[in-house]
Amino acid sequence: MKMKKYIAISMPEAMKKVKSELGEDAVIVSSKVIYSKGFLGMLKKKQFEVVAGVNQQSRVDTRPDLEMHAINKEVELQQKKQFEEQFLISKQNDDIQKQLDELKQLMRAANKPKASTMPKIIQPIYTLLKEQELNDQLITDICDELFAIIQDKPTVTADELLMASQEALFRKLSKLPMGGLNFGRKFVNVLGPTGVGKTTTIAKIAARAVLEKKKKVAFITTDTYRIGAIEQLKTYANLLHAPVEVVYTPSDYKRAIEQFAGHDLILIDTAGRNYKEARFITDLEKLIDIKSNAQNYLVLSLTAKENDMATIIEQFEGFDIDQLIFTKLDETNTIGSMVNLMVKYNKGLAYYTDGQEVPENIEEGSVSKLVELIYQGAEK
Ligand SMILES: Nc1nc2c(ncn2[C@@H]2O[C@H](COP(=O)(O)OP(=O)(O)O)[C@@H](O)[C@H]2O)c(=O)[nH]1
Ligand SMILES: [Mg+2]
Repeated sequence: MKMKKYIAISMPEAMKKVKSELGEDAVIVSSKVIYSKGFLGMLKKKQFEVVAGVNQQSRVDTRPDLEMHAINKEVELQQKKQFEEQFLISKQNDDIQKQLDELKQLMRAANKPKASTMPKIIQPIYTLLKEQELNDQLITDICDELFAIIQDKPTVTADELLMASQEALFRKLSKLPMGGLNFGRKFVNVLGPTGVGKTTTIAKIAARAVLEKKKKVAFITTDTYRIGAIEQLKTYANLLHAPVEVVYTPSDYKRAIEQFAGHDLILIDTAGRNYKEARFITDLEKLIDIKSNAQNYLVLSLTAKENDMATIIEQFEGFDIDQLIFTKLDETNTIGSMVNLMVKYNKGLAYYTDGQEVPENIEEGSVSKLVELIYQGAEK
């Protein structure tokens, strides 16, 4: 990684220097305020020192969190190796282990619903839900309802059962808060990991608020980590003739909010860092106001693994996440994970997005949409 130190009279000035020398993919390694020595220690001048770097080999590998990831992976591998070595020492335990494994498998099989043990009429519904990767708990609950219906009315048709299963899923989701902004709160914090589509989604939400609802919208970004991120938001903001404030410190944030006192809606774009490190979350909490008068959205990409998404939701537990936004629906065929996570964490869906076009590719969340998405293809 090529690294360089920059000193300037303001943070935006420093960022400008970084950008012009190192380009859009530069990352800020550290930043601090320094005071240059004046004559006889007087007239000290406040300056900003920024250390920035850029990876010369590849665009994607520039992020330190990726490097951290590689290091973590290496540590993980070593730990795994050690564990395996220890495990192999006790060879006499092999038999016991085998028996335990078999038992585990038997128990798993007993708990899981299975297509072959189901009445034929339910099997297509079961298969469809399974293909969408709905979790076993939800599938069991839905199929249990269908069993009960068959027992009550043996003449029930496949279509009636399909409808009953859609209703069962509908009921599972009906208590969760669905739908996008109602403009009840002025501040909207958009949180989430790197690259999920926060900035793009903010642009879509803003465009709708401006064009359809005639709202006066302003943007704040705390994503000062990647130089290109600020430009990206500014490009969208310019199209909407909306102002953007870049926030580096809590006092910047305060000032920005005062400046936007006359606006209806303030959309806050946040830095997408490696949220596995709790420090970034605490930093963010110090910088922006999460609790009062703010709507907090957590953005997740449907291209991620369900387990990883669950970890992220848990990391953000302290943030009072009001609703989730799922992106990149267009890049996947299975959306069960979205429903699984909403039910598990009791979070509603504000929006889902299904493409890169701004402002087109966004939909407000609703229970009937979700049911429709899960069951699409059922009539084929
Ligand atoms: N296919 C697809 N790409 C998306 C969607 N939303 C965002 N993206 C793309 O994902 C990439 C990262 O988006 P960005 O908004 O910069 O993510 P951020 O780092 O979370 O702010 C960009 O290339 C976007 O065009 C979506 O719904 N579908
Ligand atoms: Mg962004």
